[in-house]
Amino acid sequence: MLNDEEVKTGQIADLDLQALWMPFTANRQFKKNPRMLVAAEGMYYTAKDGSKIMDGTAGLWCVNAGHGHRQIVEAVQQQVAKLDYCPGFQIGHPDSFELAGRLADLAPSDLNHVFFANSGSEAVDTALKIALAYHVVRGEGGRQRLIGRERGYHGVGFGGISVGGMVNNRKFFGSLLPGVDHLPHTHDLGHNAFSRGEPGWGAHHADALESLVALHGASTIAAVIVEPVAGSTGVLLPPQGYLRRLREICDKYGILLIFDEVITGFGRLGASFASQHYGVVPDMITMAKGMTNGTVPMGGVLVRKGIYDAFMEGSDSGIELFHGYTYSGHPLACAAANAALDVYLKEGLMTRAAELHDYWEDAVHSLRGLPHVIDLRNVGLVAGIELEPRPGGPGERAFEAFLSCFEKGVLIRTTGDIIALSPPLIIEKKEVDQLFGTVAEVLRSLA
Ligand code: PXG
Repeated sequence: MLNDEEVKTGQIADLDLQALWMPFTANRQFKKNPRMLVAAEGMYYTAKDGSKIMDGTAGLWCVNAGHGHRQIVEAVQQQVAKLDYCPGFQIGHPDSFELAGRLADLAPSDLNHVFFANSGSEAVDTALKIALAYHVVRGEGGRQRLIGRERGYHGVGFGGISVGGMVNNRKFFGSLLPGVDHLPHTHDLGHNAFSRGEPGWGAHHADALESLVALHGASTIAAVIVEPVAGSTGVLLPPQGYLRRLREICDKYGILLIFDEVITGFGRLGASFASQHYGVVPDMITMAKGMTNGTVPMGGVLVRKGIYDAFMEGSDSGIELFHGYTYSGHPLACAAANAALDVYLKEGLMTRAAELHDYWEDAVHSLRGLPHVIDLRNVGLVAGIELEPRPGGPGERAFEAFLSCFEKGVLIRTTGDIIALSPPLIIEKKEVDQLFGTVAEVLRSLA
C-alpha cells in the first residue's frame, strides 16, 4: 500500500511493472508510459504526479455516487472489523437478507428474489444457468438454447462470451457454449445518426427473434439476454419500441427475457433500473458495478417470483439450485451495497440523471460539427461520441483522444472509435462543461 507521502507527492519508490498482466490493456504500451492513479475523492482522481483527473466514466461505469464517499467507506471499515466473512451455503448473516429485500423493493414488478455473485460476469452466468434450470424443473428441459445479440457485452465468463457479440472477446476462446444464437444489433447510422435519446428507427430488429423461433422452434429456446443500452460496445441505444417488442415475442413463446443491467442499474438512466426507464419488465435483471458504488466487488440477479417459486418444490431439505460462490453475499459487499443504497436514495442519485438530462443532452450534441464526429448519442448520464476511423488505423483516433484527454486532466473511455462518457451521477453542470470542453478541444486537435 502507498504511504501518505507517496500518495501526496506521487513519487513511488522502485515499482516494477512487469509481473502484472493487466486486463483489457495494451500491456507493453502501458508499461512504457504508465498512467497511474493513486487516490480519488468525489469527481476526481489524483494521478501519480499529484495532478487531478476528472472521472468522466465513473471508474468503469460503477462509482455512481463519486469516489471515497464517507458513508460507504465507513460502513465497509466497520463491517470488516465486525464480521469479516461468513459462509453463504447453509448459513447466513442478516445484512445479505436485508440487502436482498431492499433490492427487491427497488426492482420493477415481481422481481423480488435476488441471487448474489461477485461481478457482472458471474451475474450473467448465474442468470443463464437459472434460465436453463428453470425450464428443467418445470419439465421443459428441451429449452436449452440461449439467444444474445451481436455487439452485446455480457462479461467474460464462457456463458457471457457465448451470448455476447464482440468478436475479439470470442474468437480466441474455442467453440464456446453450444446452442447459442444471436439477434442482430440495432446500430444504424444511416437512419439514426445524431438522434437525441432513443432512435426512432429500428424497432423491427426485434422481429429477428420471430425468425430464430421459426428456425429453431420455440420449444428449444430458454432465454434471450440483452443490455437495454449496450455500453461496452459503444453506447448503442434501443430503438423506440424495440424492447417492448422483444418482451411481447418472448411472452408469446414462453421464452425468458433477461436484461443485463450491469451498467444501466442504479440510476445511470435516471431510474433505479433501465427496466423502469423503458417501462418493460424482464424476467431477470443482472446487476453489479454501481451496486456497491464500485467499492467492493459484487454482482447479483433479480428474479421474478414465478421463477423462484418453480424451484421451491419437493423436499424441504433438498438444495433447490446447485449454484453459488464462496463469496456470494460477502459481508463487506453487503455492507457496501446497503450503504450505497442509503446514499443513492438520500442524495436523490437514482433520479439525478433524469434531472440533468436536458443539460447533458445539449452538451453532448454541442459537439456536432467538430472534426471526425460522425454520430452523437445520449441517454441518462451516458454519451456515445462516434468518430470516423482513420483509414488503415481503426481505433487509433479515439485512443489518441483518450491519451490526450488524460493529459488534460479528464478520464474518458474508448471502444474502437467510439468515446463513451458516463460520469458519476453527482456531476455538477460546471463539470459537465469542463468534460465536454476538454473533449471538444481534443477533437479539434486530432489528426
Ligand atoms: N454485463 C455488462 C452489460 C457489462 O457492461 C459485464 C456484464 C461484466 O461485468 P464484470 O463485473 O464481470 O466486468 C459488464 C462489464 C467499458 C467496460 O469500458 C464495461 C464493462 C467492464 C469494463 C469496461 O465499457 N462492463
